[in-house]
Amino acid sequence: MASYTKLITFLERDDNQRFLLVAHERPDGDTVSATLAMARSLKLLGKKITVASSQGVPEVFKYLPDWRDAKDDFLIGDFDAIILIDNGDLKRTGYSDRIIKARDRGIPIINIDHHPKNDIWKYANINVVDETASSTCEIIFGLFRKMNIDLETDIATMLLTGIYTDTGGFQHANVSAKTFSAAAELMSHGAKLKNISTNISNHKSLSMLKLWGIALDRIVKLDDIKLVYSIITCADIESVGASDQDLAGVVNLISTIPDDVATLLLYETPDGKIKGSLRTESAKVDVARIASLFGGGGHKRAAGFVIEGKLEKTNGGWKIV
Ligand SMILES: [Mn+2]
Repeated sequence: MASYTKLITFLERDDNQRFLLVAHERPDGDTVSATLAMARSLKLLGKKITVASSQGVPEVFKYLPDWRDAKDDFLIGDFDAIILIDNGDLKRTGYSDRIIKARDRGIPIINIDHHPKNDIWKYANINVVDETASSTCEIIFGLFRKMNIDLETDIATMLLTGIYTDTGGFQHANVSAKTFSAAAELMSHGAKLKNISTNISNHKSLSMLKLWGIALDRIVKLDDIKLVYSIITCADIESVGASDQDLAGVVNLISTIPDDVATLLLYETPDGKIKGSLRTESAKVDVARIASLFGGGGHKRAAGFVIEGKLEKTNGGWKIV
């Protein structure tokens, strides 16, 4: 149960002034936008805000107002609370140790999220979690309505960005009537949908498209286990002058193959790991369960994991070494 009242009382208390807001690793549009929107609105209430994103802000989101406020480091100082936004699990904050330390020192932890119940619940004093929400931005929209926060144009654009990205432009099964009424209200407050869709959906660099070309060319369909997969190595990314951030979206494109299947994109990261990104369009498949077999997690239709290793080409396919 989401404890909105508890959160609102906590945020509005005069003796709670300094907040650290934390976005998750491999930041997506939802975590970045929700965090920046929360920062902007808490500042309107006169609070002192620090925004942390362990891996910065991806290029594609640099049209968002205030993105420069997100820093990739912070001093664990005198915060009155730490707010984890859209994090999914503690490891994904990128700052697990520091957050546990802060918790041990008695700094309250607040969890605002739409991911299924996870280890953050153990540490958090207040959980505002709604798994039925399309995005954390949709939850924060509801929170701002309850707090009567002025939805200025920038805040509206931020929140609509998170809704847009987490729903794949209003296409995924997580879109509800509530999602559309939130979006409609955000539009009426001046949210710049055209700007969002241009930046998110229609800005693909040459190197990005070449990288997608490699991934598409390598698609393999395993009929017996109903899995479609593809592979990208660090060498591939280098060969076209791209970065692993350019892979965002390719797994969604691959999962447009119509069938009751799961889609997996395996790709190497520069720090010697392999990331797996899973999608399905099928209601019968739960990719979060597949991801959990490899120590990962996520949602029923979109999930991921990280394992140690490298990808090596063999005669007939690929192996993990
Ligand atoms: Mn999200």
